[in-house]
Amino acid sequence: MKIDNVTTTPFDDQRPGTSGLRKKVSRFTQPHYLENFIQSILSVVEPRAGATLVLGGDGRYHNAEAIQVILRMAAANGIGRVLVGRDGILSTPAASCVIRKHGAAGGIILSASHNPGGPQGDFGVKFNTANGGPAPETVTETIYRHSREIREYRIAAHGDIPLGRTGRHTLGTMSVEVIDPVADYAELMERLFDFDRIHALFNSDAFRMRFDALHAVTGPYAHAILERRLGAPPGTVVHGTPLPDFGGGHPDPNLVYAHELVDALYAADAPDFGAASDGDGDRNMILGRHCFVTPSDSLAVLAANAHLVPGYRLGLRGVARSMPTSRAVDRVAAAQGIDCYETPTGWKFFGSLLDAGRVTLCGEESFGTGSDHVREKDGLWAVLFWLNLLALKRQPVAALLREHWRTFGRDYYTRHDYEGIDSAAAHAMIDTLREGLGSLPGRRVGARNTVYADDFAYTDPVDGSVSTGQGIRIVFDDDARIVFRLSGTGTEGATLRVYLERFEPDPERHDLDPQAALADLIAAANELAAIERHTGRTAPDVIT
Ligand code: G16
Repeated sequence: MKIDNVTTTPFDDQRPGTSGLRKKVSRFTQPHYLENFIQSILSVVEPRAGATLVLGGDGRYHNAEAIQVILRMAAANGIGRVLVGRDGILSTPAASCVIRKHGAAGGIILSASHNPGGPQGDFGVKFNTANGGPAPETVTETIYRHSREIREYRIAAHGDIPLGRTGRHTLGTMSVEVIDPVADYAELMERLFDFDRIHALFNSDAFRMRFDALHAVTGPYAHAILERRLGAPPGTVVHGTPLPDFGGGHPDPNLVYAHELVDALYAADAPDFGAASDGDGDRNMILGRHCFVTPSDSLAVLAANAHLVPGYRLGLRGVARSMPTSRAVDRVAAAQGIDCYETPTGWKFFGSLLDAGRVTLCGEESFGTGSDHVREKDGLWAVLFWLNLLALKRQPVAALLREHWRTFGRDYYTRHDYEGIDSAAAHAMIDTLREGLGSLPGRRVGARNTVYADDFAYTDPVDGSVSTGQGIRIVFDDDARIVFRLSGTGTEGATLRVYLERFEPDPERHDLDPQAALADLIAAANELAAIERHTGRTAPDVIT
């Protein structure tokens, strides 16, 4: 095998964000850009000679070409075997599952998650370590430092490997195994959930579901598991063929971007259960008939009922949520007498807690839920968990949710996103807030007094690593809370996220529209941060 050592110069923008390196396709397709970053990963991680690497992506534009480049670079860097999904497809949770099951040294996942695809859209590269989870910050920072100094990368001179059929190929001394992207994952799901009961639910006339794969990676998984294994009628899964541009849509399962599904679930003849997943299959949105379950509530409901599901029947060791996620799951943890951890935004922060056996379930307000079965959040897993509960309880989603609130109280919650705002203005706004933190306690805002304000910092209880500057928290005397943070996943300008929540214990007041229930807090957020003055925006772009 001929190996080329290609001379290159560093790019200055290869620092991974909340979840891998995400850039516009036009940036990623610049000569040497992808190669520099892949070489930085392989040089930093230095898998032992002959090690196994997992490779796949969400099928977005440039996926196929990038996979061939990475295969050639893996061969040139001494990787022994690559497990690659058929057609270059692997959802993020399936990649995590395959890494763990086959003892791989790690995996490279090509995805910009929920960001739009296509030639004008985004592309991304994530590196996961041997535990199946996103590389921790210590690793991503070293990769970034390497990318600033790179002078050369190694690539084998070789033609494309055919990826359309499962089977084995060789690329020099490296073996390339093209695997069924669904098989290992489906087998894991079957061990965790009561497939017989879910099958019976789908066979009863009383239950109809709609799963919207948004033309992204979960299509093949949902067709195989929901329709073929669990007997959901064909047509249950819509938009189930992954397309390079996601059909021109925005593969983000929220109330705005998955509006077709939302409209269907709020129609007069709505199905009983609706769900969607994102570009790479790790996010989920759960809907009932005329009802939306916030991701924070979803995590709390799963935690409260986990003992009913085969894979979790022994109960939970503990739970974790990202800081901006509502405190609904904290109430469940307190009732069960288990630990609840509050981590910064980013699934990578759950990894050490999961590896140490401190938590079983974790979740984020950003439509992410998961457990110790893999080391990524897992969209279809959450949908199957809900289906298992619905199959047992034979209750509408709205009734189940109402019962949960009656037991634990309701945490009214909303997130307001201001997208594509001027980066300097966004940072100036956050800096002003940060500088004013000391003067906030005791200040009256609307009808509330501020009791506590900080810039969230986290010390990992397992490895002691410290992460600072993770979001401005402001807590009021009735325990209502506002959090301000800048997104770490955008590729254009800055995205301001404002997270708002308040607790309502009274079941008589659990029926309000969240925007109305939180109206005074929304006004307080605008007053405290002067959002309009800093950003020029009078309203958020996305409300979830
Ligand atoms: C990623 C991370 C999540 C995070 C989300 C939003 O999700 O894996 O942990 O909550 O981004 O991050 P931000 O608020 O910084 O935009 P995904 O689905 O994009 O990989």
